Amino acid sequence: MEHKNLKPFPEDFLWGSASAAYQVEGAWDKDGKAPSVWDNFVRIPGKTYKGTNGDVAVDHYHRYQEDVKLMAEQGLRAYRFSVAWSRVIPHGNGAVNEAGLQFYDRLIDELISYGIEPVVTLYHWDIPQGIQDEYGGFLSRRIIQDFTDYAEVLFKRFGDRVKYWVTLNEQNVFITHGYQLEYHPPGISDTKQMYEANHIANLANASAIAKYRELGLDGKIGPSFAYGPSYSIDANPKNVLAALDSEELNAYFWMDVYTFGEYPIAAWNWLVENDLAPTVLPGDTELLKRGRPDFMGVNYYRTMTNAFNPRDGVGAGKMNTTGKKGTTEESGIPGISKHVNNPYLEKTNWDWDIDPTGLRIGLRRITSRYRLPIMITENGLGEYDTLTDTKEVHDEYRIDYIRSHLYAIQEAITDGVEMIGYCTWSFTDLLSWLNGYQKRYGFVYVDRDETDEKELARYKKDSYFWYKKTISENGKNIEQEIKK
Ligand code: BGP
Repeated sequence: MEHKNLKPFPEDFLWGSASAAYQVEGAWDKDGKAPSVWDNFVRIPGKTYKGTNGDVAVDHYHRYQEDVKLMAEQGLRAYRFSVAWSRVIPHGNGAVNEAGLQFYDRLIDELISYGIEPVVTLYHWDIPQGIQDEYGGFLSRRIIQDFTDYAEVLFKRFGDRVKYWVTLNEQNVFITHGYQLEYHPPGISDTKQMYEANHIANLANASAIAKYRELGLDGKIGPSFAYGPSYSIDANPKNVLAALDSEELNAYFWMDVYTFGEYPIAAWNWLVENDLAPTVLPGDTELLKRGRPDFMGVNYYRTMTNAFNPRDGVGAGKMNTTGKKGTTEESGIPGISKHVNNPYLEKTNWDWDIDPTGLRIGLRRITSRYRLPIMITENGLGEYDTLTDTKEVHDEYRIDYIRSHLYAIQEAITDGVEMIGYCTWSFTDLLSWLNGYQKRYGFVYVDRDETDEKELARYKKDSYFWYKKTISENGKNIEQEIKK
């Protein structure tokens, strides 16, 4: 629908930005931290772009004061970051590392001293290697208690200052990439095990939320879901059905469980029919239902366009991790759908469709189905940037991307979607898990590359100043700039 007038952004809208521990902190073995699965996975030849790792990353562990000062100068109202589990409980269970907790104490206090709201992610993919080795991580139900205990340590320590918590970051990504596609640790390719691990992750998520409720803390909690809304390539009913199947198996399959504690019907029956359904024990559904979140965290980058894919059709295909446009291979789920090119959308150099309207569509679908407030926990553009001789970065492409997505959010707000805030990915440049350092997302350029850490100097990009203006005007400039 086209509105006559757009509603303004709410006065208390959280204008934020985000990061994750492994991608920014560095200090991978400092002050009592033990290795996570990522610390080891990146050392397997061929797993990451040019063998990049997060040993140093952008050294946020040592430079957090400088980074927070840059956030404050920009006027940022929220900063989403994750806690490295193996910094706080090195083995994953058992002894707590006080030095690890103190780092996050300092970071949280620094943010609050500038009036920046901390948004804390409990888990952004870096499970301690200790419990991965001890019992297979998410393949064992033991992780439910260990994750809950770890969450409880954080809730009790930081719950007086932290009012927004994110439980699992992109469960759909770390489960599919870790247990089926082999892109992430533990590098397994077994669809049956993937659904088992996913069900256990669902229980861990719900259990952490139930613990938060039990403690009676004053704040909000929810997961971050990587939502790529499904489109049909055309009006051929076969393709429309494929898009519906894709939406159910790739999106509702997670969000329904978070919200209702139940799997969507057709997707579940398909798993049963194909002998892929996970083991559900007595009490599981009851626990899942206790995990209803306060908000849906949404990481939005793109939509997915679908066509019918027969049972003997295409399966997993290679991703573009090099930044050479057009190198993504066709992929799909046989019997469900396959991803096809959407001729209406521009693409990034990593072949991700750029689709602000898709964000509005996704927000509307979530609102209709779940009636939950939404926080955008990630959105942004990964691109090559050039640092000029005068240490500037003219990233108008990033400004265009963020502006158009914010406009879509404002339209969604006018539609009636309840929005808590918007965190860009990312504040500084950082390590992209599989794509090295050349795929940049930040408002702040960090001068390093795949082979040379250099001085890790920070430089403000043009987008930094544009977002600063946007925050100071509470987004009033967005509509004016779009309509200019
Ligand atoms: C999300 C992750 C982030 C971040 C982002 C960009 O899936 O939650 O950690 O990496 O995607 O992805 P990439 O680095 O692959 O471009």
